[in-house]
Amino acid sequence: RINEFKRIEVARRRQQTSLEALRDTAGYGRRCVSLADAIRGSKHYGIIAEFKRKSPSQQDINVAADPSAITAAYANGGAAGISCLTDQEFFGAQPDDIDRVRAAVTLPVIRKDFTIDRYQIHEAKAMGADAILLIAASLSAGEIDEFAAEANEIGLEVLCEIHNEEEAAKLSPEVNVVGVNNRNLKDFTVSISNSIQLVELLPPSLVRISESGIDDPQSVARLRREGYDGFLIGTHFMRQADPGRALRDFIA
Ligand code: IGP
Repeated sequence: RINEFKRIEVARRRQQTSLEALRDTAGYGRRCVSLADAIRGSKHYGIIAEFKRKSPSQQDINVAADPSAITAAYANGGAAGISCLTDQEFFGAQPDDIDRVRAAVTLPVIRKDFTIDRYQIHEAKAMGADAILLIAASLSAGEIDEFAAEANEIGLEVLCEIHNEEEAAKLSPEVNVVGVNNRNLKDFTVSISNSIQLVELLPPSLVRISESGIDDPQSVARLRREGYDGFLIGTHFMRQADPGRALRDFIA
């Protein structure tokens, strides 16, 4: 149902701003920073810190949060990259959140949304993002390959999210980073054992990250030993009074 909603939303935005007009925006011409390199080269566990106001599973997390202040604090705390939700309907993003994140940090930024149409890839570029998310559960192998190739062509990297063996089989050589989601999309339960079970199915050429439900440094240490290069953490940091400090606690 999210995909159906997205189709209508994207069609409406495309009517307002054509693909050609997106390509003419100032942001579109910016040179991207590599997310894969930032994770691989991180001195601090490759943490990708997420800016997220609310979610379907957690409801309100920190609805009034300031995207500039929080992501600047993430950068100072040692994050390798930033993930920023841009979905307004389900995740409560405000229209200028990603602009404010882009202005606050030089780290690679992932536009976190449900990509179902190539138009969104060009939107991400115009927003100043460095990477997009492709969710294997809601795309065919052909769509993953096609969208990832189109993203790479304009300089964006691709984080492809999987949460089971069947989805791992849909990975394309055009993908740069693979993320194993610890959240079960049916009942919203989270367990890092999902990442531990699936790690052996991940192509060695891809940068590997474990996503969701990580709220303590012990889990990060364990997943590192299993072969993960990076970690996507949102809720735990967003709930703290000082998210930058919470991140530093993970790194120390
Ligand atoms: C972050 P958490 O449990 O630390 O807030 O999880 C991230 O993994 C999660 O927001 C996420 C997500 C997604 C959000 C993973 N996959 C797909 C939107 C769409």
